[in-house]
Amino acid sequence: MIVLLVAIFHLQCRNPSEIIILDIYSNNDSEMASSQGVSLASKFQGAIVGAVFGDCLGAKFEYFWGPMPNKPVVKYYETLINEVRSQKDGEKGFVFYTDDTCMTFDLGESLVKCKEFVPRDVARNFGETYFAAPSQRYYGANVGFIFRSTKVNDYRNPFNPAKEQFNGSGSYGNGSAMRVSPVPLFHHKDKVKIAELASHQSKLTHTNPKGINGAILQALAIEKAMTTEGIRDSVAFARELMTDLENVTTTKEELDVYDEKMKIVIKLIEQKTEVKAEDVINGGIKTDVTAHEAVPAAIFCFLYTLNEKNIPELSKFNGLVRAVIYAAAISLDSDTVASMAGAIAGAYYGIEMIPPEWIEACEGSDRALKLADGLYKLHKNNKEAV
Ligand code: F2R
Ligand code: MG
Ligand code: MG
Repeated sequence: MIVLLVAIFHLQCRNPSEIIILDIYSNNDSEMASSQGVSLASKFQGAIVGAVFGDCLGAKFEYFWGPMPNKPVVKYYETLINEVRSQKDGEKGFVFYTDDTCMTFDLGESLVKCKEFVPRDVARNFGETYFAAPSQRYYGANVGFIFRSTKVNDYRNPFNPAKEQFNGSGSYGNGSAMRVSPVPLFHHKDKVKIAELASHQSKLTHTNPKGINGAILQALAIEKAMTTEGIRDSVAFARELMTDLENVTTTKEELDVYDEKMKIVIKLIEQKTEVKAEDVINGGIKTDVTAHEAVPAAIFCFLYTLNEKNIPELSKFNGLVRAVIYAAAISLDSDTVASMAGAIAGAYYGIEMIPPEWIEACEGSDRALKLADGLYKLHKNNKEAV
C-alpha cells in the first residue's frame, strides 16, 4: 500500500510542499560560493530573480522595436525606478512578466515540490498556466498545440506531441532554454546531471537537437557563472563553456552551429570598437526566437558587459543591470535574451546586484525568491545527506 502511494505521488506529484524562505542576509549557515563574498544562497536568488528581471524589462521591446541603441531601454528602466521611488505605498509588481517566467516557475516549482523531475507534473504546470492566460503572456507560436494535445489525456504522455512539431523535426525555438534556470540550481556542481535534466525537460516541448543543446548550453552557462571566481578572461570562459557542452551533451547532432556561434561571440568580445546591435547581427548572431541565435547572444551580453569600459553609456550601472539592459537593447527577442543574460549574470553577481526598486516593480519577484530558496534548501539537504 505504502509502495503504491509513493508511486502515485511520484507520478502525479500534486501535494503542496513547504518551502522555507531563507534570509540570506542573516543566515550564518549559508555556503559561500566564491572569494568575492557572495553567498551561494544569494547566487541562487540572483539566477532566478535575474531571469525574471530580464523578462520584465525586455518584454516592453520584444520584436516591436528590433535591435536598437541602449538609450530607449535606459530611459524606460530609469522611468520605472523613479516611479517606484516616488510612490508612498508602492504598488508592487506592475511590470508584467511573460511566458519565459511562467515556464521557469512551472518547471522550478515542480522540481522543488517533487524533489525530482516528474515530466507529467511539469507538463501539467505548463498546461494549467498556459490555459489560465494563453494570450497575455505571449507564448511561442507552436507550444499551444502541445499543451492542448497533452491535456487531452490528462498529461499522461507528455513527450509525444513535441516530437510531431515542425513535420517531425521538433522545435528549435528558444523556449526550452529560456526556462532552464532552475536546472543548474537543482543539480548544482554536477554538469552531467545538469545536461541530462536540461535535455529531458526540453523534450517536453523542444525535441530538435538545436533546441536541446541550446537549453543545455544556457544551463551550463548559469552553472559556470555561479562557480567561477572573478572572471578575468571572457574568451577563455566562452571557450570552456563550448567544451563543457561538447563533453556533457548526449545530443551530438547540431553541435557545429553552437561552435560557430560561440566563435562569433569570441570575435565580438575581441572587437576593438564598441559592439553595437548591428555588429552582433551582421557578425552572424541574429538574437531571434531560435535557440542557436538567442543563447549565444545571452552569453555574449553577460561576458561583454563584465567590463564597464566596454559600453560607456552603461558604465553608471552595476554589471548585472548592464547585462540585462544591453541584452534587451541589442536583441530582437528582447525579453528572452535579457532573461537568459539576467539568469547568468544573477548567478555570477548574486541578488544584491538587482536594484530593490526593480524587485518591487517586477511582477513575480516574491515568487522567484521563494523558488530560489526552495532550490537552495534542496541543495543543502542533498549535501548534508551525502
Ligand atoms: N512568442 C513570443 N513573442 C511573440 C511576439 C510577442 C509580441 N509582444 C507581439 O505581441 O507581437 N515570445 C515567446 O516565444 C519565444 C519562445 O518560443 P518557443 O516556445 O520556442 O516557440 P516555438 O513556436 O516552438 O519556436 C519559435 C519559432 O522558431 C521557429 N522554429 C522552431 N523550430 C523550427 C523548425 N524545426 N523549423 C522551422 N522553424 C522553426 C518558428 O518560427 C517558431 O515559431 C520566446 O521569445 C518567448 O518570449
Ligand atoms: Mg516571452
Ligand atoms: Mg521572447
